[in-house]
Amino acid sequence: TVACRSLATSRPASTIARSDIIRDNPKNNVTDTIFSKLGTNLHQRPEHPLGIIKSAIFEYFEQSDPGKFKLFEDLYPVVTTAQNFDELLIPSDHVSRSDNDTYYVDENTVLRCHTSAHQAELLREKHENFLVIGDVYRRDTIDATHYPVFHQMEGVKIFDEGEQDVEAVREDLKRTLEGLAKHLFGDVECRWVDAYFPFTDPSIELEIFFNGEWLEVLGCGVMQQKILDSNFGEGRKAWAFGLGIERLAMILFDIPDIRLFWSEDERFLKQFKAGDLSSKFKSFSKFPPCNKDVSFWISDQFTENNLCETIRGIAGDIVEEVKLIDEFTNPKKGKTSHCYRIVYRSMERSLTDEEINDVQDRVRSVIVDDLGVELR
Ligand code: FA5
Ligand code: MG
Repeated sequence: TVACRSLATSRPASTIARSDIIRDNPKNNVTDTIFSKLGTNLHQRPEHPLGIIKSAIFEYFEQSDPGKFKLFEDLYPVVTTAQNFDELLIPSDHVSRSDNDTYYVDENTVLRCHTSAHQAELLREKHENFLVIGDVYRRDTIDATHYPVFHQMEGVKIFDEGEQDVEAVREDLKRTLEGLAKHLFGDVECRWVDAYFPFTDPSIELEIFFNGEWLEVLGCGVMQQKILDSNFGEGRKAWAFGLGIERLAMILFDIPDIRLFWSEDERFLKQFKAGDLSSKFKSFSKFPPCNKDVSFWISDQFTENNLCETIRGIAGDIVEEVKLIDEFTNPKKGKTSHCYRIVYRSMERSLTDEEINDVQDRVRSVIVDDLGVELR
């Protein structure tokens, strides 16, 4: 246990009340769908694929360096904008701060959009090497590898006073994460790509080849000196990384769609055993997808994230993907038209035409009312 736990993280996530999160505040954009996920803590279920991956990652760090890394797995997911952004040197005009990308409770409070939100406070508490796992929240588009609630693991390692070489720190970071990939997957095709994060420099991302595509699984880099100096103390170097836990679990267990992690269906859950990294997910059966297109003239304030959130609010997890398939501007009218294809499919059962038509009708009317678009 840790001394001087900050106020924001001092309470168990299971005590979150709806009125703590969904408030009558102009900035508030948390939906009931999102509220219903808070406190679920899938990563704390030992038999759940996310819990299995968590233990395997922790085991890797324990084996490489016994006792070195401290694990935090129940830090409160509601944080201040200072924690989520300012303390990480995220500029005031950065897109991730917009309420199109982040869930706001009020002007100064958000659902953390990454586990990096805890870096600065843990450094102030003088932890030198730590791992943080938790649920994170982002407004995003809808497809098989993106979900508005997912899990990340943050890792931070501070080097001893003598070690000042940035290149050596970066090499240690790469070696550590390549070793983790090997621990989890055995041989797997990986590549490093240059990246940008305001809180690390240099910054890189790791991608793994999965289902015919390169899938981004983590971001990392050498911690910005200013973050370390002002929260921990001067004269040290550190690296930090943030892993996408679902992405790793999808690769490891061959899970084709990120919605499955939220399934309570025994046919899904029964396929995994605590401590067993060798399970390969078998679909219960193939349920056919059903495509529905919708075309409309967009309004000025239209965004794809808002569209996706609205559709998710109506369709729940039977929506598999929302993709823009056509776009054009009528120069005379000065209006832009979008056509989106909504793919409906349940991972657990076949959907009836009536059910899909009913959902699609509601989507069509709610986007007019809530997003101000004009159907074509
Ligand atoms: C970050 O969140 C940084 N905080 C990571 C980091 C930590 C960089 C420390 C440097 C130092 P990014 O937004 O790329 O970076 O997300 C990290 C990982 O989360 C991604 O690589 C991906 O695996 C996963 N991820 C991102 N968005 C989603 C999503 N909507 N659904 C599922 N996984 C996601
Ligand atoms: Mg990224």
